[in-house]
Amino acid sequence: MIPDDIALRMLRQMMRIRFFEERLKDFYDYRGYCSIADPEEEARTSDQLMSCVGYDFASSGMIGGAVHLSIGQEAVSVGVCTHLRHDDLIVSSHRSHGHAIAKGCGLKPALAELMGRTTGLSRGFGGSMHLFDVEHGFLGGNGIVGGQVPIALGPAFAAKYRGGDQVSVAFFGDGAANQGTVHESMNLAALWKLPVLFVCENNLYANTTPYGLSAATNDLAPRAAGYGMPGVVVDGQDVTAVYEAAGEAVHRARTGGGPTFIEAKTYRYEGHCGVSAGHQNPAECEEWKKRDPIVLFEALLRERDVIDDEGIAGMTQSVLAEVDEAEAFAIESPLPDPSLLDAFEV
Ligand SMILES: Cc1ncc(C[n+]2csc(CCOP(=O)(O)OP(=O)(O)O)c2C)c(N)n1
Repeated sequence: MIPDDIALRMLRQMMRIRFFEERLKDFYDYRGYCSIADPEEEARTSDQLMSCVGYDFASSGMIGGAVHLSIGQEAVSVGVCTHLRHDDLIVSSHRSHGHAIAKGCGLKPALAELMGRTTGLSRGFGGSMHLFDVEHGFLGGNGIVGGQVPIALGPAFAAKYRGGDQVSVAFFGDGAANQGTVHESMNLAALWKLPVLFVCENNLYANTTPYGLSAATNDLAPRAAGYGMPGVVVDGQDVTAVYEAAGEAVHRARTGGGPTFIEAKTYRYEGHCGVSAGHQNPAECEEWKKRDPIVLFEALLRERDVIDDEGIAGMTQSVLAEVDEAEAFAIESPLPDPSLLDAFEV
């Protein structure tokens, strides 16, 4: 059983990720990217969202670039990262906000980065997909699907080479799981017994491609056996299940047992990119919302008398206040000096 103090910290972390990303919707107007006549009707596909390079966020104060929300997937990042030490390292994908926050990045510099401010995690030059915070062991988001996975082998190899016990984690999606680079990474990690966790968030869609159209098997975890490492399927809506599976995998990695593949079955409520650019079947989405990871964990902690309704309301208020502070901080922060662009002229 998860100790009470840790459980409360986990609930709070899940709320921080959820409310942070919910707030992004206020600042991210995907219609700003579309030059079509009726954006309400037409701006439904990520292709249109991607054709947004010229968006003038400097004058609007809105968030520019592509934003991928992970609302609904919070139990995975929190269940895994709760086991990690400050000096452990994680690497993430294009859908990286939750991982960054779960590893300890502050909401203020994260939101400032999304708004392109100098106080942001990448000094305002990276945006949503390029949060980076080495201080908290967050080796960045990655816009190349699967590209983050081999990167996670670097710190794992370094830890082993130096005789340390740091662990590294690669978070990736079901789409990325089919990339060759992920398979090469799994092979080498198992061969060299590297202290890595391969955490696949199977949210049932790769962009707009349903899982069943890209893989012949119901589960991805059995692939791990082909490389000589354990593979487990967990309920990604149940933070306790993720916590337990990750606990074993982190212990194995830290004590020289090598890598583990964890497949967490989860779901994202929003579309691939932007806000409301959904492609999922609404009925399917509603079904998954019935097993919302935050609601499930709240119910469990109520049952265990760890927290009551009043406590949940208090926590909600205090997390919302933290998001308000992050918002004020980001909005008040300066944009980068435009003359810096000259430095990158080719
Ligand atoms: C190498 C590469 N191919 C294609 C793309 C375009 N692309 C961006 S996200 C994405 C889908 C990724 O799906 P998945 O790995 O399941 O992650 P999810 O978005 O579901 O979190 C694709 C195809 C890309 N960025 N990089």
